[in-house]
Amino acid sequence: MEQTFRWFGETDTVKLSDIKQAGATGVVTALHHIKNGEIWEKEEILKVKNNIESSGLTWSFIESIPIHENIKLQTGDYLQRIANYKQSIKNVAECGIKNICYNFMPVLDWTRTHLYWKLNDGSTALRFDKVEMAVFECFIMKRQGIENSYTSDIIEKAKIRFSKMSSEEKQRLEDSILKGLPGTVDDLTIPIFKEMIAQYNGVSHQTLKANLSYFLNEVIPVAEENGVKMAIHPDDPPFDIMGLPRIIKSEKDLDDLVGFIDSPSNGITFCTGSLGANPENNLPKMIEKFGDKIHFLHLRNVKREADGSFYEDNHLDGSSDMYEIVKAVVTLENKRGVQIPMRPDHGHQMLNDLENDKAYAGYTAIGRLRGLAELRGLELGIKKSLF
Ligand code: DNO
Repeated sequence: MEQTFRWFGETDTVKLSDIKQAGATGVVTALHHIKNGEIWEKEEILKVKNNIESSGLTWSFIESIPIHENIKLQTGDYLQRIANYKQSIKNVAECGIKNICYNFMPVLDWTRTHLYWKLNDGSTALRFDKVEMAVFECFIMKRQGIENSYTSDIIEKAKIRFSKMSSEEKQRLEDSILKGLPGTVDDLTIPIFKEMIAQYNGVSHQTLKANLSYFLNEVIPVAEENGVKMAIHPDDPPFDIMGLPRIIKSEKDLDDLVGFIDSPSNGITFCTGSLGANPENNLPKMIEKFGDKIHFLHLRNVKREADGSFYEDNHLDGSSDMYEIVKAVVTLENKRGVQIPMRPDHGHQMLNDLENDKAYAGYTAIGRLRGLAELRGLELGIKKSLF
């Protein structure tokens, strides 16, 4: 695997020099200052690329060039936004960057209810708690129709949980969902958020998939012509939230995705954390199956709970068997004769990370360094025993 680390640019408290010391060779980043839907100009791309390269690292993957909501909804100026996207693909290719991650999640990108959930060893982890999500939907944003989204048991538990929450806890929950996560849309307020969700009234899974297919049939030929690989990130969590359709959650969804347009440029970011939160996904089997469609790896491990909640465990613990996953990857790479870019996805806030309150949740230096070191050791052991 090509070892990479995500970097959020100059404002990131984790520096390129830290990434170098972590032993990664590649950087995963985006032009975070460019507004969603605008063209990525070459001048801006080259500034970031030169900065990365002057630190002795390579810009391995763009994560992400985000997709404008109008494209997902096929409304307003979506044709112009698609044209902009094509231009951005051409521009990054001309600057020598050939890998783009993106997602097609409506309104929200990845979502958690806790950003600093205390673990027994004193470190903190990201957590998605089903009951707290129901608290947010039922009692904080007061969404209509939640009885179609949650069982009466969860709604009952949410009622009790809400009645016991302090106002700080309610604020923490709201902020975790609307403001907390790096690499996502801008910070949101409840009224804006409600308006954005309302745009999806009547948009079914089928419609959203058709819109994704349309988008891919437009941009993938441009990517292919320019030698660029596009890699969709699965939905996180891998189920509907807020009544919004989520369409990349399972093996079947990925089958559909690769079927939308047959091209080496139409591929997948295989995120073992997102896909691993769905107990029906057999990850090693899916790695074997999707083979050369897998352009990018996000390795992390979630611990699933019975009601659909989960938290992010150590990279080698959790509900997915990381040994079998890395073995499947190593076998695939050997067959393809390539090294797939991999980043240790998320990490616990631990040791000195705990002092750094400006670091992005999930993206602190030491927690991810631990993940990378464990994965690197696992890969080495597997390789030595196989070949
Ligand atoms: C979470 C990330 C996501 C991901 C985007 C890709 O850690 O993996 O923010 O970057 O969904 O478009």
